[in-house]
Amino acid sequence: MIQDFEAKLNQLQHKHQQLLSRANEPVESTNGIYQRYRFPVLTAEHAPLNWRYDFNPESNPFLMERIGVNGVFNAGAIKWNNKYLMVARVEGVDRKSFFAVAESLNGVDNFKFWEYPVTMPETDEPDTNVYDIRLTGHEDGWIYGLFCTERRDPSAPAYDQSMAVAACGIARTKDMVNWERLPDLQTRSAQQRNVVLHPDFVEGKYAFYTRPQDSFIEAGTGGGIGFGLCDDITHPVIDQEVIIDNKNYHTVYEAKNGQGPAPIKTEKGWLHLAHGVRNTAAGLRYVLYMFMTDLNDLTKVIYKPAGYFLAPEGEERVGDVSNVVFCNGWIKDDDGTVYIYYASSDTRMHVAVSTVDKLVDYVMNTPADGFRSATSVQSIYKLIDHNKQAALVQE
Ligand code: M1P
Repeated sequence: MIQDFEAKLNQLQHKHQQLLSRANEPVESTNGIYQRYRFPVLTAEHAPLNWRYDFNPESNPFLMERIGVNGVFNAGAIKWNNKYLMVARVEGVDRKSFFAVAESLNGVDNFKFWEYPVTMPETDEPDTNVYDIRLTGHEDGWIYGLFCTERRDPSAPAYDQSMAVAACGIARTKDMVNWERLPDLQTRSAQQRNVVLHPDFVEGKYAFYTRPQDSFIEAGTGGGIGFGLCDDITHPVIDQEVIIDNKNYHTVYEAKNGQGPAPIKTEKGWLHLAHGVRNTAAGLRYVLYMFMTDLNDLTKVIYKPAGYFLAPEGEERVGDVSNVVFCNGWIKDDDGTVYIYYASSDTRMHVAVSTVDKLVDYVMNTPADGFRSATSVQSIYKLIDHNKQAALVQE
């Protein structure tokens, strides 16, 4: 019996080690903008075995999994002590999400979770569920994590056990281990999700990207990516939100949208990565898109390519919530490489690699949306004519 237990445990550990040490490889880029990688970088199977199994043959003679992990997705990201860190949303089989840090030396493979998941302090109003953290190394010296905290709607009747309220939870750390929880963000909107802290002070204040919404799922009359300032992050109140990037009819962000990670500063402007949602006969489809805001006026979008930047492909299209890609973490290296950590179908994490130069080129030189079929055709005509000119010059 004991021998059988030990053999099973060895096999389990061996397979886990194989997964954690598997080398990743780039897949050929088809669009020249970024390179996807062959294997997901974090999955439920990456969760440490000792979070899941009782290794004592006395108390677990069948070596059963005691605590199941359902998915690992929607991770925030940051470069920390020369390591690439993801703070992942780990979702248990009990549907509760929590945060856990995983690190890699090269950003594309061998991500390994730290020994313990994050203990996120609560406010006086305990969180039912926390998820989708955005990390910002702020000019004030703290690393902030802004995340969604979800609680049952206090006005929900007893028969309705799904009505919820989403708000923005705020915590900060200096060592990625000990987190100080601040009060939840207050805005004039009924609910908030996808709130992100800008890395610099703006007019001497903390600047937030928001996503006002009427109800838990629907952005409703709210929606769009908002922007607001607050004087004191320890009493976070935004009195005024302006929408800087709206929902738009017949686009990939017609139902709702949301800021991804904190934007990256470039010489040309702030690079933003966001998600856009549209409805289809098969349900909601989430894709990623990009835009750039002005260096001096963060509320001004100066470039915005038409359509999506990255959409679910192959196995990415299938999961707990299929046809979804979502990104709340990217890392810019000193050499300009950008690691884009995106989740597929609320199930697993992937990486796509690009550079600041490529992303700036993509955002500035991809035709903007004309919002009509005719304007899309005009863009193609323009490109054909441009190519003819180039051919003439070459002859
Ligand atoms: O299921 C897809 C995503 O749905 C929500 O995003 P949004 O608020 O933009 O609709 C979030 O619950 C997110 O975690 C999830 O990936």
